[in-house]
Amino acid sequence: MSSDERLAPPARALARDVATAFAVPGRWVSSAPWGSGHINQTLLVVFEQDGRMQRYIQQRINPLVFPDPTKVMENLERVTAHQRAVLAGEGVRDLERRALELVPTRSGALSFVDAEGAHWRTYRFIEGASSHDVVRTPKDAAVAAEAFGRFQAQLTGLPGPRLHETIPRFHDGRARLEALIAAARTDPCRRLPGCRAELEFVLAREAMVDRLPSLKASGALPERITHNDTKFNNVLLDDRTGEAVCVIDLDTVMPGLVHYDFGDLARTATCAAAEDERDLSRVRADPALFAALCEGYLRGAASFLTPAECAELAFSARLLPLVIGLRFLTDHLTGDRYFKIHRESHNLDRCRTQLSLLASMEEQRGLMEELAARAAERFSPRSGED
Ligand code: ADP
Ligand code: GN1
Ligand code: MG
Repeated sequence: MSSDERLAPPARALARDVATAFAVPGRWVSSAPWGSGHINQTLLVVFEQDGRMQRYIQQRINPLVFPDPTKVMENLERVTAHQRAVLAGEGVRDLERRALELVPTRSGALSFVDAEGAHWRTYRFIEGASSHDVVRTPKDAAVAAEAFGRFQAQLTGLPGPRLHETIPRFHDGRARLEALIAAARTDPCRRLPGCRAELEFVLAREAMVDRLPSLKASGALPERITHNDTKFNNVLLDDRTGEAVCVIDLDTVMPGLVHYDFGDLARTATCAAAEDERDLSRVRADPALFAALCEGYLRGAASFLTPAECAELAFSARLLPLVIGLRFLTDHLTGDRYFKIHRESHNLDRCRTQLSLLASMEEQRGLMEELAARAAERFSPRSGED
């Protein structure tokens, strides 16, 4: 059975139209669902070229999440071109594995618009590397964090106008909290009775969402270009060496605070349990993973970070489980319209995992603050180390 037969017939016809709309040489062989992202539809697409199988990734940008896909693609093209220029300047040889590379459509556009108006894009497949949903070792945490730190460092020099905000107020914790409160007030799916404890847990931490925006408004924290979706599975690791190869999932690269990136790394790479783990006794922040994460991140980003930015890293590690947890809770209350779900109450499970992780981080707050401070001290350019 060819893998595209896993797609329902209408999807198969669409997959063929999409596959052949791009300037890919050879014969289309198959398209099949790929990856575990919650937002876009991702297909692994195979073409036969001169008797060899060549793989590509095709993605449908979720129009309910990204109101203006053209802006997403414009950012993506600028960011990946700049990454390539920086890497080439550093003498990096395997450029085709180190930055995402878009394949244009046959008419030279960045995306193909299907009959429903959804935008599709094509990337060259990065071979010999994989994404992992769950962190396995401190080395995983370190290499992923260093890759995201370097990614931010590369983009400090992006020329040209400010990037588009592809999702306005994406990391606005206050707006996210208000959306949760509105959902709880109307309770459209009558699910509130099953999650009052989670709602109370979030509301008790309301003040956390204003801390970083206040520091930014006061001028203490600078705006940077950030990735904004730095979960551990958004970096490809080399299958042989375990080293980071390429940061992916660039739809939300836009102006932001470095803390949202560091915090989301901490959310997904300091706990060896899955994001939707139901056995909450397994959901613990592991100080060894967090220490490795801090060191890796600082190794990648210390060249441009200010002391004020470093001082908020441990706080951001607690903030992101709170905000992503409350986003899962909001989606549960409003009927699972945003994040893809694969079982009943999946978003509630995800929420519970995030809140348990936060509770574990709160218990270890002093230690985590100390680990972050120690890494900042060690890798700060002022200390003279690399
Ligand atoms: P989502 O926004 O849905 O999370 P991603 O852009 O992260 O989508 O892609 C989903 C998965 O597809 C990734 O986790 C990764 O395994 C794989 N992937 C994406 N782009 C590439 C690529 N260029 N080469 C190889 N694998 C890729
Ligand atoms: C989504 O696209 P994906 O699966 O990498 C979401 C993130 C959440 C994450 C939670 C555009 O990321 O903000 O942190 O799920 N992306 C968007 O797993 O909303
Ligand atoms: Mg992803």
